Amino acid sequence: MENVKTLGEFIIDKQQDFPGSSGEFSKLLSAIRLASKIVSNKVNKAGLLSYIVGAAGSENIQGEAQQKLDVYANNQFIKALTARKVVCGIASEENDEYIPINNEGSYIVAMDPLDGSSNIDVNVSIGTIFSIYKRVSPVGSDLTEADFLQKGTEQLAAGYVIYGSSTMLVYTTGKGVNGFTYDPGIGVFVLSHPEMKFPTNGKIYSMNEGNFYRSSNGVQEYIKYSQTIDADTNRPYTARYIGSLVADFHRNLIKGGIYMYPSTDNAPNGKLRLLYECNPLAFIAEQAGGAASDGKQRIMEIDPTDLHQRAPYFTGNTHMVEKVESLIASEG
Ligand code: AHM
Ligand code: MG
Repeated sequence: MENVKTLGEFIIDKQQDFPGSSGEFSKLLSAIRLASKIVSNKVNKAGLLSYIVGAAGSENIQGEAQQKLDVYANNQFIKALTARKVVCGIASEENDEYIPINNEGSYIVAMDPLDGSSNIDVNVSIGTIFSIYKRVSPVGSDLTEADFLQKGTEQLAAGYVIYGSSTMLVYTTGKGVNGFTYDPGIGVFVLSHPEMKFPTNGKIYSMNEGNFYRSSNGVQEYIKYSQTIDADTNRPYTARYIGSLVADFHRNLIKGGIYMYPSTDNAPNGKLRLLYECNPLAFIAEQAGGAASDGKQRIMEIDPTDLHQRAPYFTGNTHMVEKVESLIASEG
């Protein structure tokens, strides 16, 4: 094949950008690549295999029913990350407590192994989200919760896999964002979207508008602003909401837009989890020239106090995030 750069080659090329350049970080990324392929293969068969579709009969810490594919994806990522021996611990949206792996490892992984899993049974895109940190405790010692409760600004890398009309892996190590599309024929991810950036003029807004009256005045004002006709500012914007964070984020990254899951009167911290969803996508958004906020402050500067904590979330084109922030700031 001509002019094809695989993810494997890309990781090797970029190894000098990785901390220490010991190759450990590359091993970690290749573990994620492997687990993504395994999960992608299973997701693509979800409609055929009735035994993998539907509820697993268990609940995660948020009291949500776990889907069988959630459990499968969680196990695959944990297995792949454990095998490479460079990860000391994993925090997963699907596990109540963090999982200590190997005290000799240097890296922490926080992940949502299968986000948007309520969409599995209806053939809609779902995703995996991951975030990588260096541990703060000394290598060789037992892990502590502080290893996981780091600000998003401390992330070394973050990414997502979207299982859509094709499977894509998009990630950043803090030097821009690159996207790789999976070619199932040859079993490799190929660089298809180098140096991804939000287009300058976003005009898509993505929110569950069923929550309109549960949202604060500032958010309601932003929705009305998005719907107002004004040729100079390219309004009205277009509403698009899949209800699958990775898919909504990915579309907005490519086409320009804002994703919002605000606080509501029945969920003051919104729905999304800071460690597994908000921070990794915030890192990607910023690296792609966009922004991510909880409505008042930069998401990546929030000091986490709990593994599973939630945060209101606004991410996408900077001008759109800033506008909603300004309307929230002027709430009465
Ligand atoms: P999950 O982690 O349980 O799958 O929940 C997260 C999902 C996001 O993918 C999506 O953006 C959001 O929940 C949709 O929530 P809602 O149905 O309230 O709009
Ligand atoms: Mg999730």
